[in-house]
Amino acid sequence: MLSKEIEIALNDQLVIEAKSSHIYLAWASWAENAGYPGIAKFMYAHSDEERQHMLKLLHYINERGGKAIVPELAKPSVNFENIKDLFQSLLEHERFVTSSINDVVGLCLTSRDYSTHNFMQWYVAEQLEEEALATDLLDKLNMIGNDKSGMYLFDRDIMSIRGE
Ligand code: OFO
Repeated sequence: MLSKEIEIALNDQLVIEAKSSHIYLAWASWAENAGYPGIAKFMYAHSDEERQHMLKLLHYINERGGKAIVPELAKPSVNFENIKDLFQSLLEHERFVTSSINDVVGLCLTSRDYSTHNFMQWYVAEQLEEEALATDLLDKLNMIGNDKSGMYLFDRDIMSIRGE
């Protein structure tokens, strides 16, 4: 049975995963309208993944005797100057998620909830991968600069990173 404190922390994390899915969906749509089908596909797939992360928490909370709460979501802000700006926002958002996951992990340890600590390790590993990928993509964009053919290739190559 989850303690009330852990149940609240997991529900808070559930909100963050749901928001992430919602944000990336808005960003995907932005990229689609801006004429970047590859980046749009990447973001749509990322949005789907975040929804899975949210569901994983939802099931865990309910299975451990807590009550998962499905949150209301605000309209995400979509205000990008360019593609680099979009990926900078992605990296910053993922860093924010990592720090929130680390807080949950820390709380699991102080509360001696080792099962939830174990469950959260999947998220720790996932964040490591996501931050590394966002950093890598941003490095590529820095290299490309304002080169239009470089951007064309970036959009083409990113198609194969996520999704089918
Ligand atoms: Fe939920 O994986 Fe990143 O944010």
